[in-house]
Amino acid sequence: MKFNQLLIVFVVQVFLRTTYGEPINKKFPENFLFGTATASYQVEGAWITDGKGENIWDHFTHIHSDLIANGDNGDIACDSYNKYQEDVAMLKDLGVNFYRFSLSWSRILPSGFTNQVNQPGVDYYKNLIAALKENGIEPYVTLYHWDLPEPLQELGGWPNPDLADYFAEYARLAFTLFGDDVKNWMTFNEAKQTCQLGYGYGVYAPGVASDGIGDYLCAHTVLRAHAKAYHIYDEEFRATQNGRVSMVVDTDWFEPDSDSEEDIEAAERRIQFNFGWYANAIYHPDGNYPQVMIDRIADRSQQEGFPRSRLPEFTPEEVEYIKGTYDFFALNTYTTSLVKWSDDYPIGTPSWDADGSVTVYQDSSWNSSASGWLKVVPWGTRKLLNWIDQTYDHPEIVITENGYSDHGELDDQDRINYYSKYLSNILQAILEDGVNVTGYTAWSLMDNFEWLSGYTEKFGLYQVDFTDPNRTRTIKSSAKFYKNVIATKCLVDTCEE
Ligand code: GBH
Repeated sequence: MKFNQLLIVFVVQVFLRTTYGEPINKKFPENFLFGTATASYQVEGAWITDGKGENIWDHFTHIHSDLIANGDNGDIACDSYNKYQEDVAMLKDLGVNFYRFSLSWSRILPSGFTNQVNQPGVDYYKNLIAALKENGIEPYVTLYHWDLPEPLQELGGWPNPDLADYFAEYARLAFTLFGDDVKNWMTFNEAKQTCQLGYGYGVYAPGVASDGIGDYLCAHTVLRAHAKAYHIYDEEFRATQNGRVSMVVDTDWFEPDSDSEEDIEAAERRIQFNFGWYANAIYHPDGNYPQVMIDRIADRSQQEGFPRSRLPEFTPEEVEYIKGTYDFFALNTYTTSLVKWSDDYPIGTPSWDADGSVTVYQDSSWNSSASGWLKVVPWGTRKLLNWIDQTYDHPEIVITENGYSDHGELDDQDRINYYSKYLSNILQAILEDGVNVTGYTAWSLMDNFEWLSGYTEKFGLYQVDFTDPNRTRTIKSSAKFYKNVIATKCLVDTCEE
């Protein structure tokens, strides 16, 4: 190589190292909060114990075991229903400020309706919450992490608009039962996955394939349900309980494939279809669905021969009612994708992908994980945080999930690498870009039931032995790393004071 070629290689390497390499040696702000998360169906087990009712994931995994890796299910999972005290001991050892977990609706309300409350289910959560508080750990509670009571699915599930009221009644009950101790509520986890995978592509429970129709109807109900729960909190609980309520929205960062105007427009359209679909109505100062969705879906619906848009419309009153129903911006994010301009897909069978009409892929050189969709792209998260900051008017952001999958090794250096690089980029967004991120949640506290992947992809800071009836938990290297980050607020050996 010639000298100038060597020089270029050197400069590029220094650039890459400083931009994406070593974590920065600054401290997280004093009041920054660290936590970790799980979800009811993924950890609790005890699927039919003590009066719990059946939910759509119980039903789906039992009927369609062929669709889940190794035919597995969450019947026992991590057995956290029986082992929550051990879970709290792990959280205590990690030194987290908060633990994000979800309530199993069917454990509290076996039929889904509030006419019959299952006391052992209520006691389970009361005990868990009490144990957390005794150990100085704040409970962050999600009301719905994908496990709809089966009787509500029999009424059509989320595409049925009446579910908004049933959800609101369940939310009111949860605020009543637990709200003296729970100050941070999330209504829905990743409604996009509930709606698109559950009622659009039909690959997750309940397995309804209605792409470009059922997914939009579902989202419409979920957004109304969230807003009802938020207003109930506002009107009936906020004055006495003084907590916060939000909805968790998830997305990749979408990076334009090139700096052409077309690719930039395509990437923006993709994030609006993926994220704005849920975030805009709640978090954007104008509310409603993103205009690009309203316009494109109306246009394509008409060309397809529908009498009206497949995207339901909010009335002006509904737009106002849903707008601003948050107390912090709750974000789940794991990875990044690249977006290329595409000609509009031909008119034919309706679908969400055709409505967006862009080409999305990931760079094969990016580091991988045990999950096909999860590539390690730390800089993408910094860009996403900046985009949210600008698009939604500088909200307070809490990252409610972020994490990495492997095959379960105890000395999980790849997970440590993921966390340190992602946290470094998040810290840069805070310190260098002025984005108001106030909390971070590692997914997950322990290995658990990873939906269609069963127990083959592990996200835990603690290992769980699923072959052992005791479901023994063992600490991983990443837990020790995270514990140190929480204790020092620093990602390297010594941080600048
Ligand atoms: C989160 O979803 C969930 O909230 C959590 O329950 C889950 O355990 C965690 O991530 C890790 O996956 O099967 O190829 O169609 C993150 C977003 C959306 C990523 C669904 C995986 C399915 C890909 N997820 N997606 S595929």
